[in-house]
Amino acid sequence: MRLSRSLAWLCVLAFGAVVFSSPAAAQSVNRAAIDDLNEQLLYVALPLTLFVELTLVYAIYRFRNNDRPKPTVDDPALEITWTAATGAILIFVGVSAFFVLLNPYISPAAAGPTDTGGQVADDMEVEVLAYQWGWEFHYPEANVTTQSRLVLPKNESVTFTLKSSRVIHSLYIPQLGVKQDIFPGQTTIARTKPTQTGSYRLYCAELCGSGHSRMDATVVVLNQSDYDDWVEQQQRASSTNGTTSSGTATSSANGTTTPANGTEAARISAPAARAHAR
Ligand SMILES: [Cu+2]
Repeated sequence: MRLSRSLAWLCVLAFGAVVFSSPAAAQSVNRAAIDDLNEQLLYVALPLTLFVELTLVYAIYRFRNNDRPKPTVDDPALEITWTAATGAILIFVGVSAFFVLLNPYISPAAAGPTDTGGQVADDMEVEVLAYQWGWEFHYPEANVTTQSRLVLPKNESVTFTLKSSRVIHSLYIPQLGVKQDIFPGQTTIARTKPTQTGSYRLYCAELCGSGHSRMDATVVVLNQSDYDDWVEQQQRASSTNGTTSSGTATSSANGTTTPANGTEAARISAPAARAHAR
């Protein structure tokens, strides 16, 4: 009796924790869509879990002294009911997930007309080059290039055009709900719209060689005015170093800018050449 009472309390507590805990606000529209789906499925899964577990506990308790159990006889009505109920639940899960997949930020191909570069018209564009082993981000409109540091403005849609220098990589920003494979010789695209300022981690999510575990970067989301200041600062730093037009000036991870012909920049500004030289 004590066991079943403890279990009942545990169920009540678990239910209360789920119902009354409010998840943190999502950091992007992708993340919001994925979190909403998780929450929706949790509300369906929770009563089912409680029903199954309580039935199990009841059966264990009710028949605990039954030394000669008899096999269950055929019960077509019961079998049809549980098959149909399981089917209905699976259809619900499939349809819910399908609508999230149709979201133009989750599946950019569903976002409508794209321009020749592949990005969705009106989006800000960032060209991402994945190489062994690092990330290069080029902002064509501002003519700014950074290494290992992706800076984005809040509340603006952004399209990433993704290229790889040699092997398969995968762009993964868990907190923004972004994940897309990158193939050599192909351009793939990913989209997001950050809705919270902050600093997030970016990883490569595809085993790509011995340096794979070091292949990470920082994503910084700024207010529009701070972002504009950052772009201006990058451009000023590039022009001071006399490499504005070619776009080869390269900002290193700590935000300082070095000319492309410096030893540090030479090491990090030509990832494709470095990768192919192997
Ligand atoms: Cu990798």
